[in-house]
Amino acid sequence: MSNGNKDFELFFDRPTEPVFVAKGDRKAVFDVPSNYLTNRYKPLSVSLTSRFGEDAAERIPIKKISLPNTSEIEKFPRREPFTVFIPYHRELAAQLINIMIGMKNTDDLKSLCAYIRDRCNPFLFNYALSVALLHREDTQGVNIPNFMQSFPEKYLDSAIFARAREEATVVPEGQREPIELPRDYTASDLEPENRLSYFREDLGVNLHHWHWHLVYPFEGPRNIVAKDRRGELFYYMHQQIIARYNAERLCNKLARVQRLTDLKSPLPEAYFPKLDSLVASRAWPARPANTVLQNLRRPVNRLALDVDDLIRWRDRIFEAINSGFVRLENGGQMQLTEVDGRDEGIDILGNMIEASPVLSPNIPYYGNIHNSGHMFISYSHDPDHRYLETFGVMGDSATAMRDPIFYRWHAFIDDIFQQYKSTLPRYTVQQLEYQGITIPSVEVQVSGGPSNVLQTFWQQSDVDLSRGMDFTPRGEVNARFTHLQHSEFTYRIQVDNATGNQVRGTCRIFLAPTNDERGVAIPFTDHRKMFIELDRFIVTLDPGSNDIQRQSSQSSVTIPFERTFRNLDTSRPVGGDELAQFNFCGCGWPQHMLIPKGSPEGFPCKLFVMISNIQADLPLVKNVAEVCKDEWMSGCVCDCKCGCHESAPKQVEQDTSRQCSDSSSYCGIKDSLYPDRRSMGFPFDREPRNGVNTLNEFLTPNMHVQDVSIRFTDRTIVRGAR
Ligand code: CUO
Repeated sequence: MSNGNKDFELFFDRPTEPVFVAKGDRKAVFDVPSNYLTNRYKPLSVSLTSRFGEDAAERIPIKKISLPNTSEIEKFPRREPFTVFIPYHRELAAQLINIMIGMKNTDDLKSLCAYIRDRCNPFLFNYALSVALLHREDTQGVNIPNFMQSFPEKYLDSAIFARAREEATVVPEGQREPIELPRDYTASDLEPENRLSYFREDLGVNLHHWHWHLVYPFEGPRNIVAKDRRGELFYYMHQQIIARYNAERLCNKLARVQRLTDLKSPLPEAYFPKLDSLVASRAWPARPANTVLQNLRRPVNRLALDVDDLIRWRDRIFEAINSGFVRLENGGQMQLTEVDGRDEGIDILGNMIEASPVLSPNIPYYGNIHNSGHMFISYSHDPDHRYLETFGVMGDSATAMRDPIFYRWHAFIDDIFQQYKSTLPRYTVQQLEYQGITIPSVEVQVSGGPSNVLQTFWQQSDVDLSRGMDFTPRGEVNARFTHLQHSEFTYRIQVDNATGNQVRGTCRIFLAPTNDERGVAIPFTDHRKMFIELDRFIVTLDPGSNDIQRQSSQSSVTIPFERTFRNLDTSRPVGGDELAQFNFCGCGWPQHMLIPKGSPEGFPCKLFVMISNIQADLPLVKNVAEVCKDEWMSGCVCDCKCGCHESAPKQVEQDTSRQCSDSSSYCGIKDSLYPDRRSMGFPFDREPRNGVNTLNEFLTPNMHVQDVSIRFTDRTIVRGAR
């Protein structure tokens, strides 16, 4: 008996075990037509069906359909690592996504999946099916399993898999013990960068990054790629990663990350990932210290690029920034600046730099700088494929953040965006202030602790590996990993409203280190880039004094631990809207990494709070939604198929009941406009007005800065333990 859309979850289970083997806790077997079996299994069809059908608690009928042509996709080797950073790979993914999106109903899609799953590369299949399920209307709320569950090999020290197999094989289910993962296992303290391994190799951080790129693919059908402000969000989410990383570095007595500007000199940063691919049965390649980037000539990946290409693209992008316009392929120009008070240029630039073949205005001229940089670095150990090696961790969005070089590369990318931002008009006092609104005081409080002191420590949590360990006995087998955690805290914000009316505003909360690596105050022009967003929410202010209280766990940046590691937690909702919400979005900074680690003596930070005027905050929508449905969100105003028309723009409220709306700052909201009309990162996204050199000089009465400190205690607690 089929279980409707829930059956799709089973296609993610144990990715290389054939489709006719019992799947998931349901022990469900897909009843596939015999011609769906791969050539290896076709002659064994009868015996396989009875052998693997015996254990089945449930049979899922698969209808026979006339299958689309998937020959190109099937040619891509099954055991080859896959990455969307390689143009050829992402073309294959786009083909498969298109086919999956085009299936006329979920039964046909299920049938296609049952056919193609065992014929195509499992990474490619997982990626394409995830994108398709996220974007088809009839598969909303399907539970897309956590990527780590399907491919734990991309997240965990390979040393634990043999132990996990032994545990699963020898010890009966229910009596198995978690396999403990050491906290830092990729280098020793001889390597100063190893102090940051808890951040770079954090499972939640890497899952967020993978999920972000899944939600915001740069190639595929236009209606999937062209999401509201996706180019700007590419800039902002990665800018915030760099700001967070820099804060962590300062906590660990390391200087801020250096941009990777010299593309022809040796790279001092090494990375030895200690990951093995279970699917490819190969170790992920390492990059020794002082590797030099070289021209790529890898026919096997259809890659032929010169380091000089990167340099040419960089120079052309700077030329566009400095001239204020982009050259189009047809010889025309596109303004690269603020339009009607909205920074449209950053969105164009984001799509140019990433670069999206669907949205970039002129790929032949501006190239593919960001993705190619990932490629150059990830193939630097074997640029011409002479050793038959595949890409390193920088080549995959699931693993890239593990490598110290990721941050150097993205600091370089961010600097290009910052160069553009420095061309924009400065915010005037009028744009920043909110007449009649002042903030006399701000306080943060950990329950039972001193005021304005945040607390961090280590925590141990378990994740189940069994769904990603193919051909091993069934049943849960857990890895126990150690991650940073903080005590929950409450913001108390006093706001005076002298307007005489009830008004609304957006409360924006940011945090930045007080001092730089030398221990001295930071000029505002640099400080503004170091502020990490902690929260953003709408407040209603009565006339007079208002006392706003907000929990750290409500952050608009993060998702709770249970969602980051969803499916692995028994407390997930059983159905309805709550499940849809829970299921959709693994995108969101992990709550356990909301604040930096701090230091044992207390790491001093500036907590910044602002209430901005709601009139300039809410997104504006041209009144076309009822005519055009989804099309208006993909930038279509007047020329879309359905013939929509413009009318007076109106403000829209964030619908907090929408899926995934609780981590909108870095991830946006599914099928909706970005909920904040201001430039992302406002008010820190551009250079300050003349005469402002320090944070204090920047402040208007509707802002407040509070000194806080983050105190780290070197103790480890086990999740759930008291
Ligand atoms: Cu997210 Cu370079 O974009 O990794």
